Amino acid sequence: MKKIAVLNGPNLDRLGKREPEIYGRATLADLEAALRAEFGAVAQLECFQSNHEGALIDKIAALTDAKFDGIVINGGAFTHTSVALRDALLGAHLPTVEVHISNIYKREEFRHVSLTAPACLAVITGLGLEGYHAAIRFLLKR
Ligand code: CA2
Repeated sequence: MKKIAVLNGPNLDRLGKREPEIYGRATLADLEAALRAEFGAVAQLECFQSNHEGALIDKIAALTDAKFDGIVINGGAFTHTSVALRDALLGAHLPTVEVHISNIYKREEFRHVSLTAPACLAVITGLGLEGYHAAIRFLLKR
């Protein structure tokens, strides 16, 4: 079974609890349950969320050591700010898909730049939570 990590960054633990017009009504627990329902039989999913940059970086390093096969990451606002997160992803040498629930190009200009995207195989933005499903499907097929 392939091992895929689903990483969520700052404030994504608030999914479904605020700003439903942007992020929808499903909670992070709902998302993780839906991913396990679709992929649980064919992949080992490890879901991890943190509001702390260093915790995400430590997790990414641990995934390489644990021989994971791929990463799906929504780095939240760290996407636009964190050279350290980008370096961690580059150093992991694992196929990675960046996901954004909203279409970052339809929002404020500061969200149009992703520092982490160059460390990823692909970016999915604006598909809502479906983006996570599409990213895992892609990683399992390749
Ligand atoms: O669209 C996305 O998935 C984002 O990565 C979400 C980040 C934002 O900073 C990025 O620019 C785009 C923000 C996550 C905040 O999540 C919340 C969820 C529910 C309620 C409030 C915030």
